[in-house]
Order: sequence, then structure tokens, then C-alpha cells
Amino acid sequence: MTLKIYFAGAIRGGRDDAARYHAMIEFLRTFGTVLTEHVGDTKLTQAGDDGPDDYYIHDRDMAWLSACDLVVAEVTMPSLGVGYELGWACALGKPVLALFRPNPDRPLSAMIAGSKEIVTQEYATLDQAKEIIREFLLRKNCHP
Ligand code: 6IA
Repeated sequence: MTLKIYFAGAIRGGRDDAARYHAMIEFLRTFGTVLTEHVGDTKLTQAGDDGPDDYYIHDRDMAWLSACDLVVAEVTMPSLGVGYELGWACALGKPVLALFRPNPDRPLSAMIAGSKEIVTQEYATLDQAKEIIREFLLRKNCHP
């Protein structure tokens, strides 16, 4: 059965890291299906939600979160939606990897960094992020 991966990254929180999300999603796709590919759509702007309404987005994403095998999140750009998803993912018992690029201006929320359910890993380059993702997935017995 194909691995179902839920990737979380900021949308209305800010799209500065959209290209990184895109590259991570491409890498994750070598392991299985990414349910939330739109998060890495570099054409999607903070304001560009001209699709379905917010109730639809919330309920569809929650259904994907319930259905997924694991969650990978890029948490450098603070996002209420990503925080909400990670809280729910923990409550649902999903394995969660949170990737964070440290910077002196904005430390990671203690609710993520201090969670024993969330595996938080710091990285600097995309190659490092890929290696962290690969190790996390292999530990969960998931192979490309
Ligand atoms: O608070 P944020 O918007 O930064 O929350 C981002 C997170 O919530 C992402 O990880 C997504 O899974 C989810 N999310 C927030 N907005 C959307 C959305 N907007 N579509 C799908 N997931 C979303 C509409 C875009 C669509 C028209 C392509």
C-alpha cells in the first residue's frame, strides 16, 4: 500500500519558503503520495485563496490528516494553520517530523520544540533536510 504523507507548511502565515516546501514535497513523493501537494505550489500566494471556502479547506485537510500515515512539517515560517495541524496530528497519534532553520530573531515555539511527540530537527540546507527526512522515514520502515 502506498505511504500517505501529509506535508504542512505556511500559506497565510507567509509564502517565503514556498520553493523549499516544493522541493521537500518532490523528495517526499519518491516515498509515497503527498496528500497536500498544493502547499508547495509556488504560484499560491498568501492572499491567493480564490478556490474553495475556508470550511471546505479545513474539513478536507482534517480528513487527509486523519487518513495519513505520517506528517512532515516545515515550521520555520510561523503559521497558525501548521500549529493547529501538528496539535491534531499528535492527538491522532501520527508520527510527526518538524523541520526548522534556526535564526537569532525568531526561536521556534516551545509548543513544538517542547513536544515529546514531535521530532524536531534543525537544518540549514535542503540537502540536510532531505537527509533528515530520509532517516525519519527509514526509521518508520518507509522506503523509496
Ligand atoms: O495558517 P496557514 O494558512 O499558514 O496554514 C497553512 C496550513 O494549513 C498548511 O499546512 C495547509 O495544510 C493548511 N491550509 C491552509 N490554507 C489552505 C489552503 N488554502 N488550501 C489547503 N490547505 C490549506 C487554499 C489554497 C487553494 C485554493 C490552493
